[in-house]
Amino acid sequence: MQSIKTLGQFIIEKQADFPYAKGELSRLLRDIGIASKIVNREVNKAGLADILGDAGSINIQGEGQKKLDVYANEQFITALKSGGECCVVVSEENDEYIYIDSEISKNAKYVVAIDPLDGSSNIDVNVGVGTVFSIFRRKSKSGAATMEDVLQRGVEQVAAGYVIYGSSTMLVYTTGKGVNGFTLDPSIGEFCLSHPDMKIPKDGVIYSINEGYYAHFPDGIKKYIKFCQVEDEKTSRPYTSRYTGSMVADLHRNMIKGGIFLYPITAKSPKGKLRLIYECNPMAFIIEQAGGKASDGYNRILELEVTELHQRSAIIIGSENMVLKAEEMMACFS
Ligand code: AHM
Ligand code: MG
Repeated sequence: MQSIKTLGQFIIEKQADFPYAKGELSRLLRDIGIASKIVNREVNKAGLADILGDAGSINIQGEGQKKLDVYANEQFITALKSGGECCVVVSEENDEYIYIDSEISKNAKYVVAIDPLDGSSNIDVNVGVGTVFSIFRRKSKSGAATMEDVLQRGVEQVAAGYVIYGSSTMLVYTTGKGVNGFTLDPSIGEFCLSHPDMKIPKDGVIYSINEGYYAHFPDGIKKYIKFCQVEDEKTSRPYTSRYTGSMVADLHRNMIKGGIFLYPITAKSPKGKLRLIYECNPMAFIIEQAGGKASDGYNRILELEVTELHQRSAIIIGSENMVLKAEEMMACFS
């Protein structure tokens, strides 16, 4: 019989990598894993239940919230509140950060930033969606969490991960010692280690960008897109274009096959669309840990200053050599 390793077993084993760890981060990761299984259950039956469509509320960025966004947000926040390891949560779906003020969380030292259901415009059409999370240690010593606790740069993350609810459901995470992927086995209800020590190829042939906005892209991005499309046998060009509108799905594919994902500034989103703390930073941490690169075109994503909760950034992320090439072309116009 083939032996399997569950996410829970793996997390406990890996605690030995951190000799002074008391198991709090392990418990926090486990809580996120459990909440994602509950969200997965609802995402899977979205077509059946009366849970599709708008919830009728608008989040801080003026986007309509889907019912499943709201549901996923509630599940993760409930899990983090009852787990006792997290003192404050930043969520894409909440205007302000959520300070957890309870007896069991009074000594909690972790901060979680989360996009509970990314790519939710894809829910109604049965295309993969995801959850993205980022974990920090709090800066303040005690009492109510402060802005200083939540506005930390990406380099300060202690863990990050994503869940992809796709043709199968996977949880991929890093604690800064490589990246591991777990596939949900629905028959036993467990995430099982399926992709140990994930590495993104240094080069790839896939580029992922919403080319509909081409006219508004910076010149460096336009030049890079043209580069991707030019015929050149030696470098396997033209590259293949793949874009689902779900960052987690696009990045997950590119991580496995090799590729680049770009969401630059546009006329509609002059600072970029994706949010730094719960979209760009966790993905940048994971991709770097897998041997890739993440940049805003000029600077490393993980080193960007964070000044606002829902701050946006341009992002170019994926296979190292592809990101370097895109940066080279951005530099031509700076
Ligand atoms: P969301 O958090 O509101 O779902 O938006 C994030 C999503 C990403 O998953 C995806 O890469 C991007 O928005 C797609 O945007 P666009 O439709 O402008 O290409
Ligand atoms: Mg999102």
